[in-house]
Amino acid sequence: MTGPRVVVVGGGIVGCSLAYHLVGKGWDDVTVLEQGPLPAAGGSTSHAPGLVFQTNPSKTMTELARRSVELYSSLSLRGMPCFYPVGGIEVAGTPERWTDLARKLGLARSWGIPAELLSPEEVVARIPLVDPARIHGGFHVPGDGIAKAVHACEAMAEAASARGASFRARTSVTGFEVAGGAVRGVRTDGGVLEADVVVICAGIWGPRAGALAGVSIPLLPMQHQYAWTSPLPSLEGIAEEVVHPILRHQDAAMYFRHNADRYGVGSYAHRSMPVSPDDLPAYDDAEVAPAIMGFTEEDFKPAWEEAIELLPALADATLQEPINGIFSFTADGLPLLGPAPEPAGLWIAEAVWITHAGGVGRAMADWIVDGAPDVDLRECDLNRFEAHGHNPDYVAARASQSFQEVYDIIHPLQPMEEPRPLRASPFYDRERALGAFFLEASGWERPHWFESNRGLLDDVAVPERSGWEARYWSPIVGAEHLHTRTVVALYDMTPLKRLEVSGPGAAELMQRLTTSNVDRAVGTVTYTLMLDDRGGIRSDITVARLDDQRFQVGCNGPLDHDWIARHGPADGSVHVRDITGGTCCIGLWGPRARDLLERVTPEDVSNRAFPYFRARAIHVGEVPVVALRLSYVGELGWELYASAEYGGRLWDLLWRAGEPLGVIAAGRGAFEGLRLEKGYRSWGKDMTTEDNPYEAGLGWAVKPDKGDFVGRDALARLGGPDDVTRRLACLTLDDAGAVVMGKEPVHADGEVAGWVTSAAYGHSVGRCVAYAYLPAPLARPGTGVEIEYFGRNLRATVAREPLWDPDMTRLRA
Ligand code: FAD
Ligand code: THG
Repeated sequence: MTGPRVVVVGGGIVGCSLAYHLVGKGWDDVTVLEQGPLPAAGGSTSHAPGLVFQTNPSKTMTELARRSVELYSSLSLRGMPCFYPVGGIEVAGTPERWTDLARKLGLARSWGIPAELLSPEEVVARIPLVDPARIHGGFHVPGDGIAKAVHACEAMAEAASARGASFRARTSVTGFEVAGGAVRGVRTDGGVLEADVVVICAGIWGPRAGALAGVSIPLLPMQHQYAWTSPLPSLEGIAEEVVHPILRHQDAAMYFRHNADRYGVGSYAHRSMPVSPDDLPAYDDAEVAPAIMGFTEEDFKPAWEEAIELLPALADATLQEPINGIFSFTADGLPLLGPAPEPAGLWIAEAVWITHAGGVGRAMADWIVDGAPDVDLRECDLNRFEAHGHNPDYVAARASQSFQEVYDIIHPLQPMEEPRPLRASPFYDRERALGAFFLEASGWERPHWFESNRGLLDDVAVPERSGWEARYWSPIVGAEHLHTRTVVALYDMTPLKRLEVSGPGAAELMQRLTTSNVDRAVGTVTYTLMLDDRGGIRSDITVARLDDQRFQVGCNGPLDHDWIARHGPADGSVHVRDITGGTCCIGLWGPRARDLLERVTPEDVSNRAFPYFRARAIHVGEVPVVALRLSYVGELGWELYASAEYGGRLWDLLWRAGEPLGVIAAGRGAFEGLRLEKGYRSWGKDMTTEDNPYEAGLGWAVKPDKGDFVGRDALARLGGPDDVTRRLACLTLDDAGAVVMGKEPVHADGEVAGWVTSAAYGHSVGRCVAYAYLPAPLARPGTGVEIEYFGRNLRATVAREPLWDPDMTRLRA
């Protein structure tokens, strides 16, 4: 046996895939424990018809699906395939859907999934049951298909067993052995099993299994209806498992699959029907199976009528084996993967569809064995949530919402509807009074623009918009952008995640986690990167040294908190505290920022006394403030931090002093265009763990000579700044009136060369700015490319960056 002792809890598709991949990586001391029988364990996997639609707005989810197809296609069981690549078609029942399918085609192209649009007749040629009069066309992915999930489980279990893994059916995990902060084994109804690594792959039972170890697994099991039809005369004589492409009818929240002489019909077009994890029956107490509830016919009726509209051949059929099946939903519809906050050695792989389970098993195995996956899993990380994200009421509200939205057209800016408002900065009432249009992020209400600024439009020209790109947008965004460049504006930066890292070991810890020297004089601020063990970018942060043993760290989200805390020494010499909620922040930015600040503070805020990228404790009126001289918008100014209870006073002082200067409040809408004109990257969009600093154009923030840090050796193995084969490039659209939104494919020489990571209109440069990773030879200024937007190719040109103030004269003044 090689490798540590691993126990996998759950023998569904996720547990089997993980065991298969662990063994494949040489860790063969793997035991899978399953409370039910094997291979059909009775969980969600046993009841799923196995449709695999790969295309997803998330690049990560698409990649996990692509890898799953690759894996399932490579498996066979007793001569039977585990995947049938019959293709997948999504039909459009409305003009809006048809338009959106063009966008979806763009997503598929961006993420490397071959796809095409079909006319109604072309759809019927592939699925003869469809009534062409009902549809505007279809989106076709030839590589989609049907996974035989239980067969795949059995095939993977056989392969893993042949190389040492063992699978124990009828063995329930009833507890965990934990000592010294690390997992040591599991308790089962058949005794204790020692282990160094335990992975919970317990599907809808996950929250219960997690609770046994004190780990919150924020998912909600929900019912979902599925039925087979009786044999259809039009399919008589077909004996194959499946011939027709799988079919999605999004406007009716339904999907269909062919099987020999019948069809399978699935519906999300019913009320949400949550099931408490505590109410799930034990395997032997279940009427049919533990992941199946009694079929509620009433809920299925409207869906069945829709089905007959689209597939008239179903009219004479009856329903067979109809079920309310149960599977996991989460607050944002994405899986829950990664190490538990504690104990060490405990991992989670939950809320995963069959569509993604193959890729998830591989990514988890890489993560567990190598220390980092090669896919960017930030959207799926168990530790991505704010504290409220673990609250059961919150999860229930959001999971119900994401259930309703499974097949909706979702705008990238569309906020959740409830619970709102959940988190509000101390400026919230003042912002409302100014007519703020709020969107939500991480629970925070964030102004995107202020109606109070409408009058600014009398003096500036902002290009009109219509349709998709005009949603959650106002021309006022453009006016606020220009006003920030010419006068001064207040930005509510309260939601910007900030941590206090303090204690005798603080400097050493921050030094070990970052790519630049942050062990500098008190009062300095350093922009730096955190890398993972593969040299990929884990985050970009600002580190302000407020005291010898105290740093304020400006972060990108809860994952940074988890990462820093996880690397902290066990001796208690470092404290990591999230201070976001107890404090507030105003970005005071624009050429008149200093004029304004001088009116409210006795301190010398001249460039000499308070240079760029410095931190000072000052007073604004009576309010004690930590001021950081930096700006994400590329203008002169400060981030002003105060304890939250002073927030109202801070705002009023700045507002009143600024009125004669023409100060405005400005929102996140303007922020995006301003930062892109300045070339500032946004982690999670412009760079992730899949990108190294050189590719992202952030090599200047890496100081390999500073001493060892996490990711240094891996980065050195990747080569230097000149060795990269792809680079993040700044593009501007040639047509001054055109805009794109992000995630669109970029074409060069007739091929897809990359995708847009971020885009926004640059009102100061009079062009839409888009960033994209391109092959290095194409990333040179002057290269002409095309960005595909809703099926139209828009010309764009690689530009020298930054577009705005390349000499930084405004910033360093
Ligand atoms: P499961 O298959 O539920 O496996 C978890 C296992 O853990 C169970 O077997 C359980 O018995 C075991 N377990 C739990 N607790 C313990 C314990 N304490 N000790 C020991 N064992 C334990 N997905 C798709 O991609 N495409 C589809 O078309 C599709 N259609 C679906 C249709 C229906 C009706 C349903 C119900 C689901 C569908 N899904 C589909 C979703 C998919 O089935 C699930 O997301 C997936 O199977 C989950 O796999 P899993 O391994 O996480 O969970
Ligand atoms: N403010 C603070 N922390 C943050 C952000 C912020 N952390 C996360 C995220 N945003 C980090 N992103 C940036 C990006 C660019 C800059 C600041 C934060 C920036 N860069 C200068 C430049 O590129 O010219 C400084 C470089 C240097 O001289 O070190 O200002 O918004 N607190």
